[in-house]
Amino acid sequence: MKRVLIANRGEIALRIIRACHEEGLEAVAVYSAADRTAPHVRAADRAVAIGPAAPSQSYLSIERLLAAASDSGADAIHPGYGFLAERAAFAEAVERAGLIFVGPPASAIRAMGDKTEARARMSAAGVPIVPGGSAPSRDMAGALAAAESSGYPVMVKAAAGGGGKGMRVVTTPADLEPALQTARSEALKAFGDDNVYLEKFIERPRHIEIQVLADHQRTVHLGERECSIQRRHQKLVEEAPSAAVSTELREKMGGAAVAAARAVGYRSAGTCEFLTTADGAFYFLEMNTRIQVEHPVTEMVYGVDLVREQLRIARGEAMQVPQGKLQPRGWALECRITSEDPANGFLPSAGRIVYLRAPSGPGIRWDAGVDTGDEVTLHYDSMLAKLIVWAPTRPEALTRMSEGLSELVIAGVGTNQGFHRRLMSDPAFQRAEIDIQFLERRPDLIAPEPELQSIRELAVAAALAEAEGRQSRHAVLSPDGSSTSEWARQARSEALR
Ligand code: MV4
Repeated sequence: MKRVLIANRGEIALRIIRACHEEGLEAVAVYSAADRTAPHVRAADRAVAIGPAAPSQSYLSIERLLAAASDSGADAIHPGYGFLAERAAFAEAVERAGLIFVGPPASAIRAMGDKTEARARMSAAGVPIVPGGSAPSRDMAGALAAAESSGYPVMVKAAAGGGGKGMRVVTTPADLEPALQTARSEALKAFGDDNVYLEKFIERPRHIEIQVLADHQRTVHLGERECSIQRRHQKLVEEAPSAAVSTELREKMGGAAVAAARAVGYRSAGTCEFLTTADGAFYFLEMNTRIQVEHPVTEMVYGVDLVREQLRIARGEAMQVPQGKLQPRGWALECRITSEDPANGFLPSAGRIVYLRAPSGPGIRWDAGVDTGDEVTLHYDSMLAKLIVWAPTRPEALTRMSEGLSELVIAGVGTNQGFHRRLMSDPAFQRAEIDIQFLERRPDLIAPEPELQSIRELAVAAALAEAEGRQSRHAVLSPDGSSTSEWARQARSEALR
């Protein structure tokens, strides 16, 4: 393996390019018409144009990606996350073309992609799954009996699903038939497969996932990531470890995740998602057969470079993680910085990043896909960057993240920076009193009432900007109600000019 084509864009493409270089590998970028001058193109050793901005004709086109690999003499393809990362057919096509797929075998992707099959295989491997019937037959009597035996509320899920599409909560028998029907038609539309199944609905769980890594000999786990801070199935903040996981629970969940990976012949980096409850129970949900967005928090607390390990394993080498027990050290947090402004209903915003200042300092990591001067379009995911911090303890990590968020300046597009700042100083979050519904209960964190004080400071800043004949920098001047007001900083810096 000498030259790796990265079938992706943005921050993950850059992350993989760095790992390739450290492994002594050349990196080939691919780019759509919208990404001609994107950072991942500038960082790679070569770059190949693969088509127009529309993902279906560029980053999702197996044909064009294989042609790019052939044209550039690449001998391996890393899919990153999203796009084609979890398409078994892509992994197969890569191997059929005589190239190395930097990821799991196609058979493992396929086994985990069908949720009912995964459920059955996990159950057989001794991995705890959510109680409930298996795939309900199309007769209502069977479905009603399955729901009755697990107890209401139950959840209807799409077999081909994931990410929350085609899910329904049912609280009474009378609602079961219409829910099954809606779920079936939603699943058919979203996945081209109308198979659904039932599970007991787990109330107020946390979403905790276990990182696994497997080479040709060994399968190990690298502890958990706490991913409960999400909105509409989009994660916003992740941490490692989880305040809700004891050393004992980590070993139990880790053991289950390793068993899950072994049951499907897994290789490379992968993640088992679990729901956990306050009483220490945990239930396997699904396995993500890719490197994930939030992999850096695990890297920070375990001192392991997961993308380099993926490359080593793909080359047929042994992973370099220690043979003994892997121990988490300290605390890591990640905030996903998106071009979605909570104050504007989380609508993605587009435009040129006229100024970007990244935080830096001890324990700070900035994984970004954009820089000053880059154009943010609506063609792709709205995640611009990830701010990751490490510190010895959770309170110190929270403080470090707050400071990092204060240093961060992104002007030209609206971002969710203010949301992250409010979250870091929220007492309930600081006490780690979280579950997957946390943000639903906290509209105040999503879009706060602007404080009168902030409005006065805005007026001062705006008047000063006006007097100097300049535009006010909207992204900097976003009210977030945090203790150190961005308005105050702005007014002060304007006054000192
Ligand atoms: C559940 C659940 C409660 N009970 N299953 C959502 C995405 C999909 N991967 C599984 N999901 C859920 N399955 C049972 N039996 C609640 C969710 C869920 C969820 C899970 C993880 C992270 C965020 C979530 C948000 C809403 C619902």
